Amino acid sequence: MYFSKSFIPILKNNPTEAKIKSHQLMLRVGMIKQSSAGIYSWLPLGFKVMKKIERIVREEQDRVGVQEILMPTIQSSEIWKESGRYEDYGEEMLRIKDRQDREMLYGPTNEELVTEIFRSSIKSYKSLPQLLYHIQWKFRDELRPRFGIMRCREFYMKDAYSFDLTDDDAFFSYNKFFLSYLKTFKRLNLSAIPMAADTGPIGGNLSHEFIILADTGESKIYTDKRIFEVDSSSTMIEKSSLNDLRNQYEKFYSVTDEKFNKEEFEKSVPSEFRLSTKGIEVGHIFYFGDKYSKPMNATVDFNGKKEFVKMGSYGIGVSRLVGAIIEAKYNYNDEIMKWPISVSPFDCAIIPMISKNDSSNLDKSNKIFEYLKTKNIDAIIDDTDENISAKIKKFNLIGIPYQIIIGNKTEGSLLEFKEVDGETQKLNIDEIASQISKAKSN
Ligand code: 5CA
Repeated sequence: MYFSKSFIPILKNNPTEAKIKSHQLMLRVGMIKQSSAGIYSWLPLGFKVMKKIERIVREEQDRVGVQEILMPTIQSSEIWKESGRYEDYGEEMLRIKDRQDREMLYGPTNEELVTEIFRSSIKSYKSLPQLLYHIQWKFRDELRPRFGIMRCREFYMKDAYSFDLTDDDAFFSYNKFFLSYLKTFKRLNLSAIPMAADTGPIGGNLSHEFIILADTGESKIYTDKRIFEVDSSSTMIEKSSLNDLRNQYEKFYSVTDEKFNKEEFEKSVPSEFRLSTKGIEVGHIFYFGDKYSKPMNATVDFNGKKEFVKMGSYGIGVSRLVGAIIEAKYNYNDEIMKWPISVSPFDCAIIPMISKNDSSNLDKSNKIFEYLKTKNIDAIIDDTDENISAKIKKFNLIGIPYQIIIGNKTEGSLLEFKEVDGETQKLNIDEIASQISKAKSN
């Protein structure tokens, strides 16, 4: 891909309307474009990052045995009237009428619709557990959409739902998601901490928010620093191992604002480990038993009796994560961004110095590009006639983690290679390819 042919509309300066760094950067390097308040188009650079995040989220859902479906964005109001949430949801719900005057809505979440799908097909406890997820746009008419795609009105969410016979089975399902979330965020190079949280309009009494620390976060959190040391790498997908993991986390006081109790915090956390700070909620899991299955009559046969299924729901803000990663990784003062290679829009930028009558550096770049392609490394060549330092600055901002610079200092087969935030090394193309491949496989 040549930069001159790409659709990456870079702005000269930081847009003044953006208050936080992720919003500024996403507008500045042309990842998104606002189409109306709280509603955005995703341009190639932003869309590539979001799709890579989505892929990781999907792989980790599949790994714990969740089955993917796709429900529509537009739902009928009937099922929401059955659950009793049609009125309760209030003004955040976008209500629409179709040409037959039927009341429809743009789904803010899918508990009702998935319960309706479940109840029409699953009849026996022998088919349980059922774990279903989809990745789909949601709409919430937020009172104050802000910070770009961090709190917007239309956003991309992974939402999963579990159906079990007993509370005990349902906790097993809950814990599978608990583990899969830790693994998902780790693959995104984020340290997300599960915190006991309020359940809001989703309901239920067991809930964890997964929070990454960031000054610009909207969630106030109170935690014991030792929670950062908990290690889930040896946890297995079986009841006791997952229970152990939850216990290891729950040993440490760690809550969001709504659950905060000063006395309890000070009693259970020695002062040197106390941390009260801000964070970004990137995921939220809920257990709510029969809150939806009862009013919607979702039952299974068990020993000749009809039992209401026990349900939970599990969300990840896929589009919010794009901004959250920037908040965690962007070194604003140096105007350097570094995407984790797992989600970077390109693996490597090839930055040649180009002069009017000499195409040799561009020829060299093309050869490097073709070679990297054979190694499954996705590169972009900056074929513009900007000077080399302007190009490097531009790519520092875009955040592609590796740069190959082809300028005056290029000697023989040795190329100037650097990680966006690192020192320049002189390496041959094989060494460069193997360094990038190694990072990709981690
Ligand atoms: N049905 C449940 C779980 S599937 C649910 O909707 N949970 S939620 O309300 O907590 O949303 C799940 C995730 O979506 C949040 O953790 C957050 O990361 C993301 N999210 C929620 N509201 C917005 C918004 N207005 N803009 C961007 N992302 C959002």
